Amino acid sequence: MSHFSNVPKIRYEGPSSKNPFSFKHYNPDEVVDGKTMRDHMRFAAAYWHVMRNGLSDPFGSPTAVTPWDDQSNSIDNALKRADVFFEFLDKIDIDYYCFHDRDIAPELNNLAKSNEALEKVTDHLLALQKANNKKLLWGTACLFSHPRYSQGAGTSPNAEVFAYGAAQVKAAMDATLKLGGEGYTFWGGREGYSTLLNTDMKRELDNLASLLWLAVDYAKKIGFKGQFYIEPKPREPSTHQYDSDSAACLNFLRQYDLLQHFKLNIETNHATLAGHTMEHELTVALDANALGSIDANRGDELIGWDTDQFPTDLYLTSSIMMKVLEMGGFTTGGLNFDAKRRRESHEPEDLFHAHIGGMDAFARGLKAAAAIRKDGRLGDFVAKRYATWNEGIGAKIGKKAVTLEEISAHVLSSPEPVIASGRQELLENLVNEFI
Ligand code: XUL
Ligand code: CO
Repeated sequence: MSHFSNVPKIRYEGPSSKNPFSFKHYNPDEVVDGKTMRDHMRFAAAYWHVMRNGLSDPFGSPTAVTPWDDQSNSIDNALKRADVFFEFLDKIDIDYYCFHDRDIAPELNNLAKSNEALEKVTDHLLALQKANNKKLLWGTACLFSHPRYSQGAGTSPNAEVFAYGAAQVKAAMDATLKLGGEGYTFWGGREGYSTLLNTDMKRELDNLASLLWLAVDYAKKIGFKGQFYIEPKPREPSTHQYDSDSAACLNFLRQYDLLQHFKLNIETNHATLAGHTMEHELTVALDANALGSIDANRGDELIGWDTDQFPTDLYLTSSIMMKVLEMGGFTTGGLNFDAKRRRESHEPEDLFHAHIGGMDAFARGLKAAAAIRKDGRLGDFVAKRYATWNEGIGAKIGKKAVTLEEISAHVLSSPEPVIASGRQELLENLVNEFI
């Protein structure tokens, strides 16, 4: 039985197609820069948005039309949702998905029962993955929705809450391993503080690191070879989250000797909430060899919270794909649409329009990025801008083969430096040639 009977399988029809249920730019098998688009993008759908987001907001109740969902907390309902989700993945032609434990299976206020439910649902998901040739990009544990985590999980002031969270991580890792997940993510929704008046920050950070170390050790024990990720976000829900941006995450991972075990999963709307561009966050991660995966979405210039909109801005997708190509492509990571429809877009078919738009926007971004790199002018400009570091005093400084006295003697015998224009406007014009 089809749950999206008015939606056909989405196929590439090219830029002149007027069919809203088609890709105009994402052509999965087309080779760009030596690899198919499918392999470049490794698109994933977020179970929490596609299946569990009723589109409520702080001022109003859910609007999403979900005839398949009886709104109960039952395992049967969870199993039915999984069927609908895989029909969606099949029709939209997305190969991967991501989930939180509590998206796929109910929280039953009793760990044994919740674990049992998770086991049943993951049995079903495994069968659906095999039947539909779909894969799990990453799994995670929801350590932020239940009231027990209102003051944090890994950073809770209460050790029993930490332990509950850790036990949930164990079960979520088991589930991720069982489903062949290529990664496991930590997003610390409540791992921060509301006020420092009641907070022992040092202890909370030590404890958060312990949670990550427990996971790393457990992965070895069970043979989970996937990549661990931390997903930075500065605030919302908490006033301050410890994993506020790429730099803060890297510092934390280095401090606790975890950097060898973790990469970052960078989300666009989190970058902008942190007061950075996505490009900045990706660059910081990339330069530390820690760029792992991407939660693809965007915020709204006029709204200061995590609107999780679908990415449609070609300038944004081009700059993201520039960084992905610079990295040499994803290995375990991918482009996970951590994005939701607007509350007004409540019909099931809107799920398709939303993802089609994101996939087409990234296809154009990929083509633009590949073309900019092939053209070479941008890369050449940057290389030339730093050329003085390749010889003479620059090369010596770079090699740390020079003293302050020698530098001083060099300057005393040299003319005033002549610096070249940064040519920002020219470069912006150059980029626009390709977008
Ligand atoms: C919340 C968010 C999460 C993580 C997974 O803003 O991005 O959904 O991606 O926990
Ligand atoms: Co996210």
